[in-house]
Amino acid sequence: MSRLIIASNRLPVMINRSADGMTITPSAGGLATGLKSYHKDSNSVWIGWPGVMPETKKEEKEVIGLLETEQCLPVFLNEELITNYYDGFSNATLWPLFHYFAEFTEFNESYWESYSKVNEMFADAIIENAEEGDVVWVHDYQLLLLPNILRERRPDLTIGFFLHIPFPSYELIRILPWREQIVNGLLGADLIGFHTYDYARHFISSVKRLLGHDVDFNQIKLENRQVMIDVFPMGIDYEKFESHALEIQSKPIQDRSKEHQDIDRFLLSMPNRKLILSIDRLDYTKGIPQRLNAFREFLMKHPDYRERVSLIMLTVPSRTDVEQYQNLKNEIDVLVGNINGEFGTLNWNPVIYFYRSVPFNNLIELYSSADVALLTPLRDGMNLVAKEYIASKVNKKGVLILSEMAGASKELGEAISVNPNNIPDTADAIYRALTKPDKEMEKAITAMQQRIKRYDIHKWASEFMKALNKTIEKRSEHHAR
Ligand code: GDG
Repeated sequence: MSRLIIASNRLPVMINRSADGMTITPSAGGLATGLKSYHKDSNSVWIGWPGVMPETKKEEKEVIGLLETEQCLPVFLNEELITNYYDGFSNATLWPLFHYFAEFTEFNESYWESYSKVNEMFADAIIENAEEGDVVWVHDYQLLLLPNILRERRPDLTIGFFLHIPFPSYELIRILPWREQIVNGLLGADLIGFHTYDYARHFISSVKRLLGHDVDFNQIKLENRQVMIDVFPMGIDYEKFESHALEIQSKPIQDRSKEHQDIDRFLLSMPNRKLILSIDRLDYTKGIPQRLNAFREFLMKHPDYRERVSLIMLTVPSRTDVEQYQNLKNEIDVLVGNINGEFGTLNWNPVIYFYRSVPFNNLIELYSSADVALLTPLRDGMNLVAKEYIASKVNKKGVLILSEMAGASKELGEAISVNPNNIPDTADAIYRALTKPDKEMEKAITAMQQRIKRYDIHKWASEFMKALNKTIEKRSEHHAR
């Protein structure tokens, strides 16, 4: 029986240093949920960075011991590797380039060297633990070289790879000095999965143009094997969002959390008051300044909505060591200040801005209470927030405004779709969302709910694993010929 080895930059658990030593907290993130059944049931192991740098051998042992209880194995990264591999090549080279921010992309040899080194370190950790014929599932843009390193050293392994961010057009990839190595790194896999058909198509075109391999529909033909390319749009834990939203809705007002009561009070303090919600990591790909400008334009065009609608903007701190993120934070602070200064009154803040993360329960309360979700990324691999908002709308009253640049827009066709760079159109979309008749809302939400309930996070993981196992059968047929 082959085992599953999962590799991702971060482990599905967090290790923290406290006064009493190291502590471990499981993460409730989507990936961890989707892979839980495979990870726990089949004696599999998850390899990744535990988020902590042990200072002594004793601490290192302590971390290894804690992780063992969760079937996790650490790859320890030091300060220099975090700077060059994580902040550097991953987040200052690949992240901007793959999201079409060519002007932010840094080309730096030391970043590249560290990136290659960390990918080798992941390979060492996997190989040390892999038995003959094991299956490895590698995740995301931090580990693009890993499939091929593994292939060369351990041809017996079955290797799957899933990219969580967009794969951009060849015109972007071609500017990267290490473009051949990156594409070739991925081709070590037996199966490469993307969120959307467009990303898969871009990848295939880069393979053809950079490496000249033959492609037959979704199979890349290498000298002695084939690589399958396929589309697996990542879903959410639908049941979890739906059941929490139902529970919250059934609670009498006095039993609700303080934060939820605050939202209720805000909405009831004036007849027909509305709430627009946006949630994202503070990232330049998420189109936050454009969104604020669209909201400002909406308030200019529709003065009758002043005091009647607020935008709750939850912005989660992210990659705070990278310069562009610091600049963006300052830009957002100023924009929010300007809008509130220009339109705000003693009773009303147009933008209610949080720069922090909130506990899961508060997240669901926000989803349930918001009349409109305004999600306007300039580029986004998928955007799970859009799906979570829809799943939480158990009363079917809500409108989603979604950027056409988010992978999720391919599955959520009933949303109001906007080009986030078109500020006047986004402002109009806000007006249309706020005036949408109940019947139309219900129809749109129901259709989207049915779709994302069917293809949830569990289905996503099982479809990927099914396709990966199929490559094993294909390989044995190929060898038998
Ligand atoms: C990458 C790709 C792709 C957010 N704030 C809080 C909180 N969250 C949770 C949301 C959601 C997740 O974080 C964010 O997921 P997204 O998909 O929206 O975005 P990225 O973080 O950029 O993820 C993206 C994804 O990978 C999966 O492949 O969709 O395109 O960029 O689940 O609920 N959770 C809590 N408090 C918060 O304040 N508890």
